[in-house]
Amino acid sequence: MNVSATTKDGPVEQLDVVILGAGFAGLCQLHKLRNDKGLSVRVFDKAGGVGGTWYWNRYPGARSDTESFVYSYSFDPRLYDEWEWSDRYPRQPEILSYLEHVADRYDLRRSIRFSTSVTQAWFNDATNRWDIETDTGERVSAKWLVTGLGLLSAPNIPKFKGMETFTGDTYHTSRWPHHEIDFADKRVGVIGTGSTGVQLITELGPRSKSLTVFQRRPQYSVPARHGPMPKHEVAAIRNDLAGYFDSVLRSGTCFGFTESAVPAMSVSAEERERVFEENWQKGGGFRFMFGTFADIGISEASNEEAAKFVRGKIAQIVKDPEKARKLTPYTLYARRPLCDAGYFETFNLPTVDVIDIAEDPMAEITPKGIRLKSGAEVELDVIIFATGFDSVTGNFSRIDFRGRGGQKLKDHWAHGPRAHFGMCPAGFANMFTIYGPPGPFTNQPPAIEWQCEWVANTIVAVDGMGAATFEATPDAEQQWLDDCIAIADGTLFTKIDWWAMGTEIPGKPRAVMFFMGGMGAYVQRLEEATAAGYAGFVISKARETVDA
Ligand code: FAD
Ligand code: NA7
Repeated sequence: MNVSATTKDGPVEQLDVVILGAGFAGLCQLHKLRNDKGLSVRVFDKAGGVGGTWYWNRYPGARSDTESFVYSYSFDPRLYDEWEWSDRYPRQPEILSYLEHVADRYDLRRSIRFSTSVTQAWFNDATNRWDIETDTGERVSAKWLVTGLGLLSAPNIPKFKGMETFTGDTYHTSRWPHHEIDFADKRVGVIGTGSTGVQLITELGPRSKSLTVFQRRPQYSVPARHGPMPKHEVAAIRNDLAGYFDSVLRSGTCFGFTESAVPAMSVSAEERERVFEENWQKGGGFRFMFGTFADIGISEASNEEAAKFVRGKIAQIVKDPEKARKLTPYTLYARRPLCDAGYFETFNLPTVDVIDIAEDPMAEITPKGIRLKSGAEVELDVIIFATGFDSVTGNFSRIDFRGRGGQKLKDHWAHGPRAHFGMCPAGFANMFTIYGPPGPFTNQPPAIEWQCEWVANTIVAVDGMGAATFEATPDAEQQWLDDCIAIADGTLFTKIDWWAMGTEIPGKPRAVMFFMGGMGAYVQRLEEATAAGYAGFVISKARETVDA
């Protein structure tokens, strides 16, 4: 242990870098900084193992809705060659095994403290280092702080009246127990129909005695089309791994399919129908939204055409007209696009029902179940909260981050998160937030990996200059936020309430939290800023600015 500072409480370990989180981001960043660059690194994760999202979300049906060949790291061709995904859309246990394999293959675990939450991280103006404390009382000092805290990680459990009186079992999908639960003789209630609820309901419908869905807003969802990965597709990627991932990074969403450049209303109604049907058959939510036409997320008219197509499919699939009515979405098709393994079909089971709680709200949770405003009570043995997350900023707001002059991140982000390129909040020197806000809205692993590489190179470059600090200027941060807002306002994604707008938690500020300009544009802009000597950033020795 490298101890060069001692306080009244004892020695403090001195590290080059501290990383928060051991999911896709934390593991990749650790590998790049410790194994590739030779820095001393410590990772903390409150989880008992690696995996992040895939450690916590063990609910039945949990799986990626990105195709496996692009929901992977690409930094090592040997890793890519040796790992065989069994399915086009891998299930949670398989993704967790993959990340455990990565941790073992690159000997990462020895640098990770599990079951340890970081509670505070303060930038020390006197030392130009971060002082970090954990809930176990450990204190470390590091020149650099990198967060891999995840966007969808801190659970959102709304305060439903009477919830503590329920005598059955309750679960939140993202804090699922590590053992199998048998629902065969259980009357299950599920609150929430986001991506998680849709997966869970589809899986549990046939496996429970009865399943009642408490739905606030119906969703657009298209088939995923699960199945084994065709070997020739994987072989083609392996033959040109770098080229393939480069093209993924130059795309908008990093989902690995060709995004359409054709506006929906520029073709005939028959051609639109043909394209929608073709992509409905191919499967995948992002493919349906971004692979069919270029402007489903931009033009209300085009959006309505896609929405109408999905509504038509729901009418064909769901046999009971009353269930079909409740399940038919009426808002813009402008939340994260979902895909499923037979979600709407599940409601054809006589044991699966849906209650529209916008029509008849939940009045309270009772000892026996859920009572609606109309007075009807649904008796339940189990209530599952599929109510999502305190998204994007949730894990940040649970840690006491302080930057220069003791400024709290909570205050800096009081009106919504801000950070240059979604990675560098101004005033928080030597801090990087991997896949932080406002950053690209993509399939995450390729974007995460690209940012980790940029951070590793930046740290080495700044250290190589003998500099003490690296930080974004307030002007650059503001300009980035203004650009993010302008781009997002040109889309339909800001016209509806959903987690990316911060509206899922009462009282949270509604804010643009993503760069909707696409990953390709993001990479290009950051590459240009870097080549221009880190334009928009300040690199300093203890007191004077270094000319990069
Ligand atoms: P995470 O995996 O969320 O890891 C963050 C880690 O930080 C956690 O392990 C957490 O314990 C830790 N942490 C939090 N607070 C502290 C603290 N105070 N101290 C120490 N550690 C802390 N994305 C896609 O691109 N495609 C998909 O198909 C997809 N499917 C998803 C399905 C589900 C059910 C969910 C929930 C998310 C999905 N996502 C998907 C998003 C997913 O979160 C990312 O793809 C990716 O796993 C994020 O990795 P990460 O390392 O950035 O964050
Ligand atoms: P989401 O997408 O935020 O979904 C949460 C669901 O819970 C959604 O249907 C909400 O209704 C519902 N919800 C939330 N709060 C309440 C209250 N108070 N009452 C009733 N219903 C409520 O989270 P997920 O976990 O499904 O998915 C998040 C991301 O993780 C997803 O995009 C993937 O990337 C993985 P609403 O529909 O908003 O009316």
